Amino acid sequence: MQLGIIGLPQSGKTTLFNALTGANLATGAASAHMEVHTAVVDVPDLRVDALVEHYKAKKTVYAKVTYADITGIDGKAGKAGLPGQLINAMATMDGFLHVVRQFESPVVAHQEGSLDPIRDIENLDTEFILNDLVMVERKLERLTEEHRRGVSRPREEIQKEIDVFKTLQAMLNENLPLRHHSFTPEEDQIVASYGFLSRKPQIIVFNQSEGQDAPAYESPHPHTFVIALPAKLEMDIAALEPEDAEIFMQEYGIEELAMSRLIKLSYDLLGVHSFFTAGEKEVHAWTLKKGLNARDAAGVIHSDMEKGFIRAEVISYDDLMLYGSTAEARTKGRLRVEGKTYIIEDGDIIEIRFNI
Ligand SMILES: Nc1nc2c(ncn2[C@@H]2O[C@H](COP(=O)(O)OP(=O)(O)O)[C@@H](O)[C@H]2O)c(=O)[nH]1
Ligand SMILES: [Mg+2]
Repeated sequence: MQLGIIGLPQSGKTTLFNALTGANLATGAASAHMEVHTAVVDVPDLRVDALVEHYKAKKTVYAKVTYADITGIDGKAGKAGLPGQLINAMATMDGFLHVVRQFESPVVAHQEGSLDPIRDIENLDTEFILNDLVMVERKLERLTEEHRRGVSRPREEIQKEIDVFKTLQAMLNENLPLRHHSFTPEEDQIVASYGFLSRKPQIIVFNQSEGQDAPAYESPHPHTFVIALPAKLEMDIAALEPEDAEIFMQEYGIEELAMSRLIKLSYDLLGVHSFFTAGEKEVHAWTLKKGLNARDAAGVIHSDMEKGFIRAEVISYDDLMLYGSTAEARTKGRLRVEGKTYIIEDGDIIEIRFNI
């Protein structure tokens, strides 16, 4: 799971990256070229801590999210398109954190000369839309030629693809990001390999000074989340020793760091949840797309487990905590044996039985 941190220059991308990951990259550096810095972050989960306590586990592994600080967008590429290298870097991301400047500062210049968060959001949307449009039009040209010649594969099949790309073209021409479209599984299959930028789910991060109200901006559809936070303050807190950070937070009346909320939100954005494997040796939180089954879960742990899957023993986190032990839960019928088609729920603790 990888999220790209994007936004206009000087919006606070690197500041946010440092706050999220505890990195110490230089901020305020104007870089016109593409640069990507990545770091892996634990997903905070109190259930994992409770399981470690319960099993007296020797090792703890939290679920992970990777963040990438991506430089190089300036909102000025237009029809000429973004540099290929930058597109490639962004196309591999599962989603974006789009940092939008809201903080006021006399020392940090805004390239547009004024503060206008909504304008900046639209600016980047337009950039992505134009970029996707170029790709869609190129593809349509190729498909049309293929259809005309009609030798490679059945014409209906080619026509079907043409129809899908024409739908996308019409949306983009109306200046709508592809996020607005609900793709059918068939459409999804046809466009999956394209990594369209305006299709990726995103969290709009309003980077504000302390005490500012969030701008009046409502998410236009389910694939855009919105959060407002003071990135600079959070970066400064992340740089403190844990005890000092606690004192600081108490003084400022901060109950939970926005960074933990943002990490959890990233998880929701990508439509994933956690299941656990747990024992004395290790408590491990794993990430799985919602709606996938026990055999898919086995595959996340190890491909051998997926191939040789026999069954899964499953107990929910809540039941384990309620009954105090798997033995007790078993007598209550709460430790279940499930087959490969069982749909994993958030918080399931599973043990896979498999043939090697
Ligand atoms: N006052 C204030 N300054 C900020 C805030 N976030 C970032 N900055 C400053 O804005 C400048 C650009 O930040 P940076 O993270 O490097 O932006 P990037 O170009 O998007 O990576 C730096 O001088 C930061 O210290 C904030 O929330 N408040
Ligand atoms: Mg930067």
